[in-house]
Amino acid sequence: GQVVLATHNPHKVEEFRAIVAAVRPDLEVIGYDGPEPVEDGVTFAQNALIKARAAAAHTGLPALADDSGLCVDVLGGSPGVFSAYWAGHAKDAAANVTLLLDQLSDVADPHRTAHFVSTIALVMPGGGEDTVEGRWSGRLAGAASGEGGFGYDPIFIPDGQEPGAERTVGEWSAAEKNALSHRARAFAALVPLLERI
Ligand code: ITT
Repeated sequence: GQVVLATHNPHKVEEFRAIVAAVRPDLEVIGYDGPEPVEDGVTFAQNALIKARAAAAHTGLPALADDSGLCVDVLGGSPGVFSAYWAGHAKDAAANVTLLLDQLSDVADPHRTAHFVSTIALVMPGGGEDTVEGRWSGRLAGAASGEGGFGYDPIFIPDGQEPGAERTVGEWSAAEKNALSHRARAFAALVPLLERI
């Protein structure tokens, strides 16, 4: 079957294609360059549904959308749904990272905990909607490192690494990230719902 992926973020498209290929190689993921709806939801699920509904309506195909972000505990869950725009309207990842590091400059380990959230919406063109969520817990480094991934990856240190040998996701390979990430976990929860495609 075919599914349209309602995102304009090329990094997400790349990650999705790899994640889908590993789990549902028969599924054809179609890119989307149609109109971008206004993301005025206050939750990840609302924004994911807004994006997936627009793509399903525009293409007549089942549509998937990811809305995601980084939630920092000491900031009460911010930047959350504002992650892409944390430092302003430009969606400038380097500026977002710099601002966040600045806001956390007085916060020492073990208080630098955070988690990524990915919420994926599936909207069927004939009606029928679902959302699933994946989380990835870790803490934030004091400085950015690594060229891999996107967004906040250069400062995110996932839990579960060997002490003394911890790396940020910026230092991970794409394959390592796609095996464990919030996006991979959300997709795993989505797999049973994809039976109908
Ligand atoms: P679309 O709406 O077109 O999908 P977007 O990048 O604007 O693209 P979001 O509104 O969901 O998507 O914002 C997600 C932001 O959260 C993203 O720009 C990053 O700042 C952050 N983020 C999400 N997933 C991430 C990941 O895997 N690694 C690093 N940062 C991530």
